[in-house]
Amino acid sequence: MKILIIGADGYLGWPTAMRLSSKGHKVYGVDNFSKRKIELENGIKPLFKIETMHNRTKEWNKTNPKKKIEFHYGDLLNHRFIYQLVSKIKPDAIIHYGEQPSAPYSMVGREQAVFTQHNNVIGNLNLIFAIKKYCPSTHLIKLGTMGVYGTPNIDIEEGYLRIKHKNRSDLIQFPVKPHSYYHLSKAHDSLNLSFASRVWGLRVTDLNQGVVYGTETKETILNDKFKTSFHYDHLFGTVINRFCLQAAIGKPLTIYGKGAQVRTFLNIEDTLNCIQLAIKNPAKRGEFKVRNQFTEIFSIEQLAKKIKKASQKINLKINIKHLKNPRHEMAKHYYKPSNKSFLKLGLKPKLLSDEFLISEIKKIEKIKSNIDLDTIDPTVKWDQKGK
Ligand code: USQ
Repeated sequence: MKILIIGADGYLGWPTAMRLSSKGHKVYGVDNFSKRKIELENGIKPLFKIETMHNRTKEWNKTNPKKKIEFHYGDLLNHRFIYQLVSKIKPDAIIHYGEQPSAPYSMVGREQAVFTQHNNVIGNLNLIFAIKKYCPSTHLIKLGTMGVYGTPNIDIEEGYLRIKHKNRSDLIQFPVKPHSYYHLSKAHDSLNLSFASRVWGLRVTDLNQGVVYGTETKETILNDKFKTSFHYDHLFGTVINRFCLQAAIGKPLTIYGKGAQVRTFLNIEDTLNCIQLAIKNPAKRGEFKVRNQFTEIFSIEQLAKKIKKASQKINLKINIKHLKNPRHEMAKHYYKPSNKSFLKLGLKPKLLSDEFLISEIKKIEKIKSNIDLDTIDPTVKWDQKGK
């Protein structure tokens, strides 16, 4: 298949590009390096040294001459760029990761909130129009987030809810209550995509993904130049990755609030497995298919305890620190989301184990000198005044 990956320079995009290429697909990558720019602006960097996209693609292509990745630098906000590319390639599938992915960044102030929504929502709209004009039967696989649903007091279904109201019944899109301006951008994307499928017959799969963790995949370990951008800082670092790093350097695990907030999680390898399953099981013309993409559910406190327990097996002394929650999220709540869709397609989850956590912590310990301690503590507050 010809597959176009937008956001191919990212934490998930680069491993996805290598995986799909190794499976024999013709892979095209696009990125505007917006995340690298935010890193520079904020003085943060991934834990491992990350090659430039051009160099790592060159290196991959050298070792895999029959499975070359073709990279194009460009921005979805420039509709001419994506029109031209899509009309030339006419991909069978497009995987769209190319959005500003950080909730805390989107909450820094007006500028960052506007950037996030403009970049994500308008970029996605330009892509929708490109597909409609040049390749309307392409399957668009769009990365969404479990955070669009918020924490409702009812079970979370996969995208839709059958409701009864005044003796009538309907299947509606599941109500959203997003956690941040970033999560809101994904909710707006979903509505735009569902409209485009309904009205123009596009084929769209929206993947509402939980919090991803893990330093590596089968391909990133093949060569130092193939590493992916593992973040631990307070902007881009996700909670398990941050806790493993904190454990490795003897810093307390930073639970925001009491830690009773519950979230969904998955290993980065399972992201790649889900993407491959989504490609193999495309939405039909006119269908807006929603799949919840996660494998496990934990409260933040449970996670901290798991990481403490695993660390103790290798004699690390771990403290847990409860910080005043910088975010606005429900401290205690009901949470029961469904993830049947991928399990039905045959996903075999790679669950969080002590062995996995220990190996992550050991890997991080080996390069502790790369860690910038000043970027760990959260500085972005959801209720900050005057920005
Ligand atoms: N948290 C802590 N301590 C920390 C960091 C986070 O207690 O040091 C808590 C947060 O309060 C939150 C939870 O952990 O309740 C998850 O936070 P996170 O930073 O790991 O994840 P989040 O900001 O929700 O965003 C991440 C990705 C985003 C993706 C989302 C999936 O950055 O791109 O969409 O996970 S989800 O959370 O399901 O919406």
